[in-house]
Formats: sequence, structure tokens, C-alpha cells
Amino acid sequence: KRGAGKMEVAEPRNKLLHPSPSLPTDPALYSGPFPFYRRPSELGCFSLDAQRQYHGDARALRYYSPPPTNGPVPNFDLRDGYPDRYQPWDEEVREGLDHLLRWLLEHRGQLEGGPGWLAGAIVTWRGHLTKLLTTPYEQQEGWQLAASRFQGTLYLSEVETPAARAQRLARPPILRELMYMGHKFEHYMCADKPGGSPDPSGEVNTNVAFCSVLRSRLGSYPLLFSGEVDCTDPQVPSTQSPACYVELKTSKEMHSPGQWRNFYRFRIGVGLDLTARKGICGEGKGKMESGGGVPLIRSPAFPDRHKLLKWWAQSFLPGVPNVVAGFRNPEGFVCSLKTFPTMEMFEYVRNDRDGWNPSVCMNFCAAFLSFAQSTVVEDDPRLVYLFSWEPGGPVTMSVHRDAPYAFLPTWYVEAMTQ
Ligand code: 0WD
Ligand code: CA
Repeated sequence: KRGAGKMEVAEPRNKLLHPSPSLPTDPALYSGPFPFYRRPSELGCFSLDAQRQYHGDARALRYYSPPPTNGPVPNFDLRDGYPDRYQPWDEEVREGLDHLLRWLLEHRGQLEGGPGWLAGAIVTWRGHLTKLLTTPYEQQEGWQLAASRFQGTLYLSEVETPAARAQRLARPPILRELMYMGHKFEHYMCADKPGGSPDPSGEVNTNVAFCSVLRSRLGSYPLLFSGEVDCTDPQVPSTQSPACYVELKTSKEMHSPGQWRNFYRFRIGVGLDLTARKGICGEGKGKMESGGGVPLIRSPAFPDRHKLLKWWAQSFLPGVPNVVAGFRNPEGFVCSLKTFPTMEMFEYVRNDRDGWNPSVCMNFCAAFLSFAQSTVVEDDPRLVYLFSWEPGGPVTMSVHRDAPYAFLPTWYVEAMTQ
């Protein structure tokens, strides 16, 4: 009803006079039912080569090739080749959304959903959405997301926070080596050709990437995002992407029930330990110790708290069905593997009062997208609405023009304007 009363009119006016929009992140606020999430479908892919050059094909895709289950236990030396055969990606290079924009520019005429679809969509990296999903439970690392609206589309690109930059520049050598080890694991588990065998004798070059471009929708927000995919499983009967993709992870080997609980995020003494249940996962195979050598890590280098939450969020978004973990011992050898089906990860914490909840993650993400859609009003590729979040606080917003925050490149804006 119009003109129902002065108070109702005064409220929005008052808000306009004090425009400090913010979004709370407290998990308790987002515990509704799981929102609609469209089954992700692959629109295409691209590859980045050893020189970080873009190719509009799947040349960098690798093939899952685990050791035979009836053979000896794995014994993968993740430190092999470090640092001599390590070609790390230059982290000073700010790529923003560039590779994804190049793919989009080359395929904008063929997008399903009609010519108007892109104008209503949100375009970003999968990794940025992962950070949004885990925000209600994150207690350590904040984030900043730059947002620009251009031809209707909302683009989201992460900005490295000053704290993250400082941490990266002061990264202890042990963490640098652990990053190498994560990538080295891929070389023990993947072949270059379907049916081939892994060859871990080569170089680990983290410029190389295979990226899948996906379409989905969260609630009423159409999404177009890209994520790096570790490999495809040639054995999967339905070779349809993303159902054939496999995400590879390494994690510290666990011995005590307490360590497993922390990994899954069980509350002590509560819930059922699914590790004891047969059949749900490929079982870790025997041998936990490899003899000799100086322990690489004496005390936990990372807390494993909420680790499974991060794995879930990252693989759930693109519809990657399985995460294969290699558990490394203190000497840096992977001696056991375990498959975690993405859709079963929540079962490990379902009965845990202090566990994470996928509904909270997805509802918060939907609330953020709604917040961003209503805040980023001006359609201007040079205007950036910067969303900032630090643990313990709400998401806040500030507006900036041009450098250093503007991220849609001129080549993209010009080509799209023609
Ligand atoms: O914050 C991000 N998401 C960034 C991604 C920051 C800067 C660059 N990128 C690049 C990635 O290198 C990749 O080519 O964007 C591309 C796709 O990103 P994504 O899939 O959205 O990123 P995310 O889900 O965070 O990470 C996927 C994988 C990682 O696998 P693990 O298992 O560690 O989560 O991309 C790789 C890594 O293999 N990756 C990186 N590799 C080297 N240096 C980096 C990095 N800074 N960030 C992601
Ligand atoms: Ca990985």
C-alpha cells in the first residue's frame, strides 16, 4: 500500500543519507535450507603453457593415473627435484581475470542461454567463489574483491590484501617447499596421455594450467566461472566434464583419532568416525612410516582445521566429484592415498555441533552476490566497488576509479564495445 505511513518513507531516506552498506558473515545468520545451485556444466576450457601463454584448447589437461591398488604401497618422494627442477609461477604478475576474459571474448557469440545471458551473469574465478563460500567459518585470512559492472555483467576479481602480500613476501622456506610438494604429487598421479604412466622425472612448472569454464546459477544469480583442474579420469564411464575431473591434494599424515577429528572437524567425542566404515572411501594403505631421513616438519606447519571445508567448497562449485588426497609423512613421502567423494564430505561433520555446514556457505555466498548486485549500480568498467572483509567483521564496501583497482583491461572493453 502506498503512503502507508511516514515511518516507512523515512527509513529508506535515512539509509540514503548514511550509505555505509555492509554484510554480516556470522554463520548463525545463514543457516536456512540449502539454496538452489544449478548443476555446473562445462562451456569450454583453455590451457596455459610453461611460459604462461594462453591456448584455447585442452593441451595442458592431464590424465589421472594412480598406482595399481593391488601393487605395493605408494612411496612418492615429494621433495624430489626441489629446488632444481622447480619453475614457480611469478606471483608478482597480476593476471586478474585476463585469461578468462580472453576465453569469454572468443566465445561470447556462442554462449548458451541466448545473447542476453551474459548481461545478467556474474563472471569470476572459481577460487574467488571458494573464498566466499568459506567466509562464515574463516578465522584467519581476510579478502578483498574488486567488482565492476560492464554491459550489465558483474565481474569479480580478487585483490591481494596488504596482509596477504606481506605474508607472501615473508613466506618461510618450509612453506615454499610445501607448495612445491603439492604440485609434485600431481606428477606422481597424472600422465600426459590417456592410459600413459606418470613421469615424475621432469620439471614442476606451475605456469602450466588447464582451466575449465563453467556455467551454473546460485539462487537467481547466473554464474560463469573458471577453475584450474588437475586431471581427468579416463576410466570414468561418463567422460562428460566436469564429472570426469579429479582434484588432487596433499595433507599431513594422521595417526591419532584426534588428528583425524581435527581434519574432519569433529567435536571431540561426538559423531561417528566414518574412517572406520568400509567402502565409503578408497582405504589408506598400510605403511605409515618411511624410515630414516630428517623429519621435514616437526610440528604441524598448518592447522588442518576446516581443511575438508576448503576441499569441499573448491570442488563442489565446479561439480568435481572426487578429491584424491596423498598423505605425506614428516619426511615428505606420500605412502597412502584416500579418495574423498565431494558429495560425502559433509557426512564427516554433519553431527558435529561445531562443524561446517554447506547451507551456511551457499546462503552466505548468495547473500554476498545479492549485496554486490544491488551495490554495484553504475555500469562503468573504470569504476571499482571494492568489497573488503576481515575475520570478525562484516563485509564493507568502498568505491574507486581507475588505477590501481580497475581490472577490466582496455583490450577487453574495446573489443566488447565494438
Ligand atoms: O586466488 C586465486 N584463485 C588466484 C588464481 C590468484 C592468482 C592466480 N590464480 C590463477 C591460478 O594459478 C589458476 O591458473 O587462476 C587460475 C585458476 O584459479 P582457480 O582455479 O580459481 O584457483 P583456486 O581454486 O584458488 O586454485 C586452484 C589451483 C590450485 O590448486 P590447489 O590444489 O592448491 O587448491 O590453482 C593453482 C593451484 O594448483 N593455483 C596456484 N598455483 C600457483 N600459485 C596459485 C598460485 N598463487 N593459485 C592457485
Ligand atoms: Ca590440487
